[in-house]
Amino acid sequence: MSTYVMADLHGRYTELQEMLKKIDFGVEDKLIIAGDICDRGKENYEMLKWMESKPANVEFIKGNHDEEFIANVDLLTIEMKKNPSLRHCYDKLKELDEYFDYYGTIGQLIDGYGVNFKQLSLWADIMYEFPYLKELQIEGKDYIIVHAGYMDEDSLANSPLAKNSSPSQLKTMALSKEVFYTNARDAALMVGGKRDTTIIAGHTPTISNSIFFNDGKVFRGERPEINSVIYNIDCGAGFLDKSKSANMACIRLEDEKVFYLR
Ligand SMILES: [Mn+2]
Repeated sequence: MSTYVMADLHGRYTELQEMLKKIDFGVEDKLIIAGDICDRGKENYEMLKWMESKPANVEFIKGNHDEEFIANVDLLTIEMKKNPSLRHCYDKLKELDEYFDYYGTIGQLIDGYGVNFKQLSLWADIMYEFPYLKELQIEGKDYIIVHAGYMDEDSLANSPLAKNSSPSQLKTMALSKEVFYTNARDAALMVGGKRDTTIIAGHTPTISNSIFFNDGKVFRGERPEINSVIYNIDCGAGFLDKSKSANMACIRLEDEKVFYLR
């Protein structure tokens, strides 16, 4: 039995299935999806149907794109109370706010797949229940699986940032934990982490210009002050058709071996 983690699937359903074949994913194994199942890729419908089917041995963690999906459906819910036409409400929201359904996923679901409001609401309700993180122990090692990054008072207080911040400033920063879990970028390594724990996160593709750049390979960083290791496993699956170095990765926690799609 093995425990695998993937993140940032971004509508790449076919590639996800290829990866499951590659790792020979079986009934005894467990897979944790660390957020962002939709947007960017074309197979959002297939991905959402897969999520809805509650695949055995698969757990989902909340990412910022999952939160955006929920927020978009919330907006539609409000509009639908005034006018029951999904098409009308969608177009109205799109006209009011260019960031509504920014990636066009909901539009694609409605136009290309005839998805109705009930179906959208059901998917949003399922995503709403995703936890922000999962803590687990494998072979005596502590892990936290989270979409973008993990931080706590200890990881902040022992960061270089703490030298220039008062205790009350640090306390205020620690209040925005949920935002950090789903949206942290470079801060995930600079002030994030957890003492004596390995963090597995995604969110910032390792093909983009950031602290995590690793040319489409998994990035591994350390916070020695708190004995924390941070993996970024988002190798840019959302950009598979745009970037040659983009990849899809899957890490097996028992030996921290990484599998790549290509
Ligand atoms: Mn993300």
